[in-house]
Amino acid sequence: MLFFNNKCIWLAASLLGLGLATPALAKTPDKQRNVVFVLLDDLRYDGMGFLQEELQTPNIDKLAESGVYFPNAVVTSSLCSPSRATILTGMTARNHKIVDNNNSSEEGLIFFPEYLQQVGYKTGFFGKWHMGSHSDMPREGFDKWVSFPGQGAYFPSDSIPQPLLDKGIVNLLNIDGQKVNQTGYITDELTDYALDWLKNDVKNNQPFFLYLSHKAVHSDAKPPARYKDQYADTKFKLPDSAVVTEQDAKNKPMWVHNQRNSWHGTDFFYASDRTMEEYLKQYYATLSAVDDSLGEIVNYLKEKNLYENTMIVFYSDNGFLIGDHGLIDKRNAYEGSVRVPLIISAPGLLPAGETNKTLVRNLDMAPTFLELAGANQPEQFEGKSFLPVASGEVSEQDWDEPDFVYEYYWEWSFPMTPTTFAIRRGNLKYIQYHGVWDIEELYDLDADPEEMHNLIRDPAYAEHLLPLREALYASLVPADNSKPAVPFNARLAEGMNLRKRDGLKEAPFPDWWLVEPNRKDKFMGLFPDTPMKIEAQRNKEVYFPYMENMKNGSAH
Ligand SMILES: [Ca+2]
Repeated sequence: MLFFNNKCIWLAASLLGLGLATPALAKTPDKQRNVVFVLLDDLRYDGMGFLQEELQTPNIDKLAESGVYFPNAVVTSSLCSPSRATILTGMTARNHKIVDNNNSSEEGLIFFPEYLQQVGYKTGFFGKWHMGSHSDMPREGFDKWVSFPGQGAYFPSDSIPQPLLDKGIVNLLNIDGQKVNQTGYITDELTDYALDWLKNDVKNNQPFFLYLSHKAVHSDAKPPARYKDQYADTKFKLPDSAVVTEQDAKNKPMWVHNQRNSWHGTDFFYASDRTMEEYLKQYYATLSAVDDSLGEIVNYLKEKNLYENTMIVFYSDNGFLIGDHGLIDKRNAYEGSVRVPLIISAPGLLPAGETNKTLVRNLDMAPTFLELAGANQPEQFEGKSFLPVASGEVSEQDWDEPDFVYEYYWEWSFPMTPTTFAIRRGNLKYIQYHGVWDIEELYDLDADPEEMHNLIRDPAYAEHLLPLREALYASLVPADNSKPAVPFNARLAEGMNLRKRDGLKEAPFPDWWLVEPNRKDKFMGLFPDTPMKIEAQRNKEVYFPYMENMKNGSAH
């Protein structure tokens, strides 16, 4: 929330209790490579021009031409905070414990840039942090810090009510602990701060790690003025499963069917009457500013003769469903949610213009960066560096691909997606849900990449079910051998699901959930309950959290 008066203090001291990795051994390369890590928010796996002819992303396409494209890049949790925490800590959600977007503690976590500092890197963080506490204060591991609380804002005036705008109050950035006004369009402004840092603070031969963490293209995606009408006449294609057939509805869990008419479903898209086709025009126009940003950074690196010694990584914290199975956004274990775009260029180290089909997880990012930098892998890392298979040192066929284990923990703010556990081994993906009365799923992704045919009751696949359930449960045990984050025992069967054919049908949803689209109070379910909010609800008035601040006489 933009107006919370957040006085959280980053407890750096809590990190002291954990052992840091020993300094790097002889593996440090002659000249450590710089890294530009461009992290997007909610960019779909195929949201790049070289994969969709309607899209204009010249700089992203050029990056793919000069580097490696990974079509099987996935995230182990498809939600902002848990995935960002996995990227930063090299740990899964069950171990880093940032299990949802709701202000989990970062206590005891070590972010990988700290290890890079230990082997001589200069590190800078620019953009959206959005994990752990809502604090926007600088975190350990970064020499430079430009961030904002929570989701941030596309424009300085976004979500600021008129009475505050009249007083000159706009959204703020946190620069090395100091609050300053946001002055421009966020993607451009973050890029400017990042380039200023490269120009002014990164000296001569010191290797750097630039962590450019865009707000784009998260909902509600807002493009800058220069791209407002970029796709006005474009018709974006939705996945085939956006039209939910009788068959699809039958072999999918009930929660999927029910979610279709919800905030995260195609029938009631963010509680509005917009269509996904319309939304994608804004979404991809918002991506264009990121494409500009990438171009500017590459130009700068080339100008300064840094390009040849820099790895550039283009990535997203999670995927984005655009109607797949009638769903939008992310969170679930379907392909559109767990797959993310990934391109890596590193001249002289990685091949140019290649596609590498290795399955790589967000969990593998930190190990890869540390290997590149010549730093040792700390004990708590759970993934493995994919540098050997990316560079071709190990062939894709010979690469020992780990299981892809997926975890998503139900959060009250968006209650329509249940706690989800899944495992992908080879071509099979098995999904189970916790705490809801529903079916399991099994897909053969080679034969059925769109996940249209749930094989959970198919005798031909029955032999795979038990090993997958077992492997999934074994994988979910936390590193300290305690019970899973949600305490539960292994699933051994479908459970007692029988109902009388002609008996009572499922219950309807409550009347007060049934509303018209575009209501002014549509966010109220997300705002914490306060006496003022409860009073407003009783009076059928619209409430926003900033009204608390106005009442208390403070704006921020
Ligand atoms: Ca995200």
